[in-house]
Amino acid sequence: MASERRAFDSEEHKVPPYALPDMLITSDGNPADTADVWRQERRPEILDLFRREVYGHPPPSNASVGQEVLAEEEALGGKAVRRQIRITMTVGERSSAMDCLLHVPAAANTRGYPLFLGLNFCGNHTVSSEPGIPVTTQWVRNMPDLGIADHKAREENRGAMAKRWPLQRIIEAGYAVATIYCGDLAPDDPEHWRTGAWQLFYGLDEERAPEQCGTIAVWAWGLSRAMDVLETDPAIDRKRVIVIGHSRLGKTALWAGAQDERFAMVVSNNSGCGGAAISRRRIGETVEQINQRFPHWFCLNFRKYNGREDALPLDQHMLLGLAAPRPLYVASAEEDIWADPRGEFLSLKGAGPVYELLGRPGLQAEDVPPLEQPLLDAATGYHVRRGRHGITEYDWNQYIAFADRHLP
Ligand code: GTR
Repeated sequence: MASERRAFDSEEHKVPPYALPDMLITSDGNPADTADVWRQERRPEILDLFRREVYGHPPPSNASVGQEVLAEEEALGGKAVRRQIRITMTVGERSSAMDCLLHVPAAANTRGYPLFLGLNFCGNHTVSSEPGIPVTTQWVRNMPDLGIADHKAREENRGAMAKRWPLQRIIEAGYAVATIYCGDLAPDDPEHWRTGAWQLFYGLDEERAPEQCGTIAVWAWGLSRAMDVLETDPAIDRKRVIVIGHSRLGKTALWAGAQDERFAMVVSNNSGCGGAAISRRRIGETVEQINQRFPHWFCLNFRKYNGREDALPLDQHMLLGLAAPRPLYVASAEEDIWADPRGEFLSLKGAGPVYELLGRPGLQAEDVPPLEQPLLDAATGYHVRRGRHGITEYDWNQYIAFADRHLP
């Protein structure tokens, strides 16, 4: 696997002409022009297309899910209660576990708090600098910036990702926040990814069938298993659970939100290719590049479209349409050309007709709005922030403002 990004085209005038598949025409060529036809026919069809051609079929749903509270203590100077919950998925004799780090505002609330739920890249201990969150013992990606070179997380990495998770701000805004290390479900590596939840269902050395899941599907499945547990928690308002993710985990949040309508709102932060961005634009990261660099993320069928994006029976605006009519927020960063900010915006715009059909107007803006002028009014929110690929407090502030407005 090439570890370097290949040179890419960031010039808009080089986007080839393309036509997006019509989300509101069924595979038989009939219009899906009522909410009923959308729900009964076209939506399931599109879900199936993404399963077959992009992410793979999710693991079966026959795992039993258990939980054990490992620790419950005061956090963030008394503003939050922090709970660490081990969630165990069991199929027959096999089981696999993931540790959920949950912060809930400390003040009593009988209705339960709305919750942001998302996976993290390097372990729960990197999300907060407070002690008491164990360093993950799972395989982690090497990250030179964090001094991780041997796939082992360390005490020194505690809080290294805290900027991506402004817990204090989220809690003060009246939201609970839960995160799980994605590697608990599937290590992010082409050699090791099968050592997680995959093994519950399939053999470790089993070759994947063309439509079988890759890591994004396993991660998304894990988010739903976390939801199984969190929706029973009296501290959480199960009707207001927001699934969120950055980059590869933003692709995951979109896919989880598409399949599991218990998620009341969906947030994609800089998710790019295979996430929010239109594949047919072939600008920034392309289908071929992503399949080559990350052969474990998508199903094998997705490789059929390497360099052949026009042959795809779908495009990513249809993934966004699967969130409808729930509030959906897509965010880009100005310098994140690799994720194709304009492609993310156009994709969200392309999901508009489904929102309209279901009675919730989509984006009104014709073009990408000016920097840091978020569009928060419609059920589909969008902003492009200054700076690079990442998730910042600015981004979170918009997600909170959008949730305040659309999930009252
Ligand atoms: C990049 C990848 C993107 C995006 C990003 C990330 O290397 O090309 O698709 O997912 O990683 O997850 O940070």
